[in-house]
Amino acid sequence: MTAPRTVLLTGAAGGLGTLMRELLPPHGYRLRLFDQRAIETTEGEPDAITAELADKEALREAVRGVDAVVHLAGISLEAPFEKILRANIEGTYQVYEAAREAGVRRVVFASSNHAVGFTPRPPDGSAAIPVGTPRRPDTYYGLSKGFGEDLASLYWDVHGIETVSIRIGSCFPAPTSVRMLSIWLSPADCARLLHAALTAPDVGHTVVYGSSANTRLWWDLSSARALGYEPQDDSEPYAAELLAAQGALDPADPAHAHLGGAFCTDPPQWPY
Ligand code: NAI
Ligand code: 15L
Repeated sequence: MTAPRTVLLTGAAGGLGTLMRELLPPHGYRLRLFDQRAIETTEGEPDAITAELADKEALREAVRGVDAVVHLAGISLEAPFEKILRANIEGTYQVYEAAREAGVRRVVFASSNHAVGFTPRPPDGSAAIPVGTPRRPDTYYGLSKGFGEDLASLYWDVHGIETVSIRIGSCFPAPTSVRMLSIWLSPADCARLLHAALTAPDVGHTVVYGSSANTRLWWDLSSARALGYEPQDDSEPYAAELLAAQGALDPADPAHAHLGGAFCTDPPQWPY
């Protein structure tokens, strides 16, 4: 596949979308932006579409002429099932249908660690959780990410649309909890990973974890590295301060015992 140049970025008004609007273009992309929230474009950003994923016409328009889709839009925390169903499950289906109709060949799907959130937390630095670990969603939100991964698999097998599903850890400018020390994805590494996912040849449907090269890593990054991803960042410089403020994770605390952190408590407790 030739390198995609024009990319539809759904969820462009969100936290990650806003970061990627700045960090992806230097890798060589023109971004078309899509979100239900209005976006004020800056110079160099061609266009922004304000619409819900449920708006098929708007999505059809959005995918026209793009080389690939980076699909970030959706509810990004736990929510009532009906809301998750509409935004994350039906919404992701509509993205794939629009891509299929328009002949778009590559999607990068923002999955989440919460698709496998009930996986027991391994020792820090073990990088022990494989990509093939059984799904153990910790929320309806995590369940919707598993659905998205399976939808990607279906559209590859039936329609030949390739997807890299990235089980993102915590992508914020800096880690804000001890748990995040193990799963942090720096924004710059996120842009590197998206670039690898957009350009690696013959990905079929590939699932990867999305994090930086953290000293305290819990999962196996080899499928991401196989795409050409070379993480440059590590959360370790934040460790001393976070540990001093919050203490070490306590295996007896249900909010600390699993990969998904406080998403694994009922109801989920914030912050995580
Ligand atoms: P966010 O909540 O800040 O942004 C999501 C964006 O999607 C919002 O701007 C929202 O308006 C838009 N959106 C939601 N429902 C929509 C709909 N029905 N139609 C159109 N637009 C809609 O979330 P964030 O942090 O930027 O995450 C982006 C994606 O990455 C999400 O899919 C999230 O689940 C996933 N992710 C993010 C992680 C992180 O650490 N930031 C970790 C794991 C996954
Ligand atoms: C996610 O999937 C969320 O979208 C994000 O806001 C964080 O909560 C992240 O997981 C996390 O696990 O820290």
